Amino acid sequence: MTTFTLPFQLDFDPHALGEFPASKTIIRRLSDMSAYYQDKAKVAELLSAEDPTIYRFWEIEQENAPRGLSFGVTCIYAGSIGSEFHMTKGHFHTSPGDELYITLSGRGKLAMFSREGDVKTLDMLPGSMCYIPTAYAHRTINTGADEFIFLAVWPPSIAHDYETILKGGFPQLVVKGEQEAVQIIENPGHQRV
Ligand code: M6P
Ligand code: ZN
Repeated sequence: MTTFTLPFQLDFDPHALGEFPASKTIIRRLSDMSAYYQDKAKVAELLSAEDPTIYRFWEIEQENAPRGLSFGVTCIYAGSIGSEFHMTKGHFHTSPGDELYITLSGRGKLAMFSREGDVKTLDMLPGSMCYIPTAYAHRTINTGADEFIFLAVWPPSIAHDYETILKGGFPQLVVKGEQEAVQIIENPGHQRV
């Protein structure tokens, strides 16, 4: 477990995240995410040959919960599964707690939706910061040709709900269109859960 004495400064290279002093490192491969992609034939084809890493994240959980802030860095590797770009699973927070994303490198999108039916898709580019209110499910998508890397900050009290997304998906899909254009389309399989 990484411990920090407060206050502290942390300098890190987003392109050398193996050295990031995380207390937890999580790798999500295609086999962990087969239910999340639309093109099941493509998933099966890819998995018969290899099990590509889609993304990885390094977390530092605040040990004095509910006080303080937890944070982490996520790297989504470039690529797509069929027409869908590499993306995170996405989740809701089950207890009050907003989240902040700050892009460090690459380019991507932040897909969000609320149970009340509000749907938002924001751009994430180096220098942009996105604020995610508690009520919005959130997923990040790498729409570029390079690694997409961002910093996330959240209160340590939150719990994650992955089930809702696993069952009903997001209302929007971020896909590769003609001539590599990034398109946001409606997800025909989305269900309100
Ligand atoms: C960011 C934060 C984390 C999250 C991670 C991966 O780093 O939001 O809390 O866990 O992205 O996203 P997911 O949990 O949806 O796989
Ligand atoms: Zn979150």
